[in-house]
Amino acid sequence: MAKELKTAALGEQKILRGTGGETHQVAGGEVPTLTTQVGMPVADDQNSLKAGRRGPTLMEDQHFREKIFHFDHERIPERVVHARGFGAHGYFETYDSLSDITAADLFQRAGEKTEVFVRFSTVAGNKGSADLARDVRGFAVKFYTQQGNWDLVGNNIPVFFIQDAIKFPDLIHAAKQEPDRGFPQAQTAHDNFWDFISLTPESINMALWIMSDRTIPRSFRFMEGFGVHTFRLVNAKGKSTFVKFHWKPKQGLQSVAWNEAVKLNGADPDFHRRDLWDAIKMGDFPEWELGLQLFDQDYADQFDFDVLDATKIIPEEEVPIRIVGRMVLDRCVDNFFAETEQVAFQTGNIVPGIDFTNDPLLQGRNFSYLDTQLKRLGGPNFNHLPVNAPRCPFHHFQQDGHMAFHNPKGRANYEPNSWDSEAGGPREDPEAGFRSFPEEVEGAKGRYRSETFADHYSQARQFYLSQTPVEQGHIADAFTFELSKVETPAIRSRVVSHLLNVDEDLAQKVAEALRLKEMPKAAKPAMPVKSLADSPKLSIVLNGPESFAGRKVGALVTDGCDIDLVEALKSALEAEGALIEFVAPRVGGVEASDGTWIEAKQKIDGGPSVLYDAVAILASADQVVLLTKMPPAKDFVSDAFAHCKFIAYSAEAMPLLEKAGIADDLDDGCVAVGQGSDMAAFVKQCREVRFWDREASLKPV
Ligand code: HDE
Repeated sequence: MAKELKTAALGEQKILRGTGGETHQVAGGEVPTLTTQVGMPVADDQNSLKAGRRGPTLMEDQHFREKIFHFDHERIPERVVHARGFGAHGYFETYDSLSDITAADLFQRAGEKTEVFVRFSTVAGNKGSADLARDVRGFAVKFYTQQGNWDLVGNNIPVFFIQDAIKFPDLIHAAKQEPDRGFPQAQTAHDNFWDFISLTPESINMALWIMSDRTIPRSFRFMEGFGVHTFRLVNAKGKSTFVKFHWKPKQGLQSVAWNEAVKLNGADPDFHRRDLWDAIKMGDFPEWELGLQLFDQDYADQFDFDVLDATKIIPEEEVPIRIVGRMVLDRCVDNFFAETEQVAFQTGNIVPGIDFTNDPLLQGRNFSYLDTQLKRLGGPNFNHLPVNAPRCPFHHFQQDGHMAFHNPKGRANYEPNSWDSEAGGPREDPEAGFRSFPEEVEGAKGRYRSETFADHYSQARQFYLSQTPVEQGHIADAFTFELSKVETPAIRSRVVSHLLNVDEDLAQKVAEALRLKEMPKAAKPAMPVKSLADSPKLSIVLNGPESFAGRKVGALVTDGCDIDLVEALKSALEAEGALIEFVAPRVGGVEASDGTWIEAKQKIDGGPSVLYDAVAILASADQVVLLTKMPPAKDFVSDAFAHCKFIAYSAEAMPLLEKAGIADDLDDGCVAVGQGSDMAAFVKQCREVRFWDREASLKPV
């Protein structure tokens, strides 16, 4: 006979107040009584209602049916792009009044704070994909202003693949899993993607950007954001100024190495979301400054490219960025689904003082975002959800529909009406209400692509030539890697045929690394490629952090490790605002030389060095032999070296460095630490983030 199952949980609870059941006493204190959705107190949440002890479950078990029914419907469609994302709350603070250039309420008063919600994302991967995919990152900000929500739905790259929204479904189909096989996941390293890119020359500038380290950021905290399109700011007198929006991370720019990204995806697929969550939870609030590139019609007319073409930037060196405020993220979500998943961004959400331009990509987006929310959130009332609802008063006659939280009050649900002010509802305001900038528009209907959009290579070349040699090497490696996953040789060659128009040296490097049998002819450009001035602002390495704050050192420790070194490292990092995490053979921790117990955060195979910005190897003489026998300990050291990280090591740790094969190659990025050595100097060196000089000696695969 089957054993009867006991329900321990129920037995231990003591009901405090009545069956209407407000609270229960459990081990951790008082908790509310469990109820159904409609508030009926539940007596037994462990067993379904049965006819007889071993009999069938009864249909009348309303609690069971409601629970399973709701569970069955927990998922909503994931976003067709940007499915994997992570959100946080914060505020935007205006530095100075911008009333001379925009009537937008949030920019009127210096020091004013506006609530924001931000969602960072990858583009191509599904909701469960890994964080370190080589991919563009979404950078979407919802400002809850006093005159309505303004959504600045940007990316961490200032240009885009295509010029006209009509090509977006093709681009995304080509980038995502191939439709017959359903893979690869969250990767552009496959035939369809590069087939599309190589047949779409307008995408070449973006191709250079995505093959740079911008697509493998160290975390969301260390990347820039861009509104991409040219928008308009309009002041109270109706004067319009063009604007491009930029977010500059106060933390500085930082990316990881590709080999590191590959390993991070295994070691911690949530690396980016965990980083943001941890930083905010510990009070190290990330900040970005909002910058504006402002220009007028005359500048737009004389600019080398069309400001309506989203595949082009305006270099910062040409139109400087005016910093106008800062955004601070200081609160994690309470519920991932309610906030991060249900937030609905729309490029169409603008406020008086901000307006669109005729960028054909932006115009298309204005349809797509509204449309997609209907599908994803299941009805037209998604703006009633708390994360989407405006924080300012709102009044309109829209009513009913699925899940309407609030409907208009009063007798009138139409306008015009002749009811008095209370029953008659809201009225339009010709003064304060939104008015489109009265741009003159005329022309014959047609499916056009303006000839001012035709230069596809000059800025790609400028981007490449503005990188440091290290970054140029990474771009060549990235093209080589991605194209090595492309199975069709003709597609590989076609990509190289475009690179020849960008930079011959780059094309040569990639062709050789792919071992192309012959160099293809350069693709025929629609117009001659221009030589543009370098723009150092396009480099990550040249715009790195000024301090090591917010970064993390992984210290590999064993029993008997030198407590003085541990303490010195800890305090040097603390003084810098950086963190230390201990990695040990067992997660319980280690006993240092003086008997102090050091709690470990990671067991050695759970804490590979890819999780850290720099490492310290502080094993004791007794225990280091043990480490030399552990492959993950060896990898900890050799990976840190291969990823050009700064390495501090004690003399006792040398056998592990030998085992890792780096003892004969120690360079200035490897710092011997011992009695009297200056840990602050090591931490200062870490501000460089990587010891790039080492890379030249590491042969790329
Ligand atoms: Fe998007 N994009 N996009 N996009 N996009 C979406 O809207 C679309 C483009 C961006 O965290 C979708 O709510 C079209 C550029 C971000 O919730 C969808 C075109 C830029 C997010 C959509 C573009 C972006 C999205 C899918 C070409 C940078 C995530 C789910 C005309 C400036 C927002 C959703 C979030 C999301 C359409 C191009 C940024 C389908 C048609 C350019 C950050 O509406």
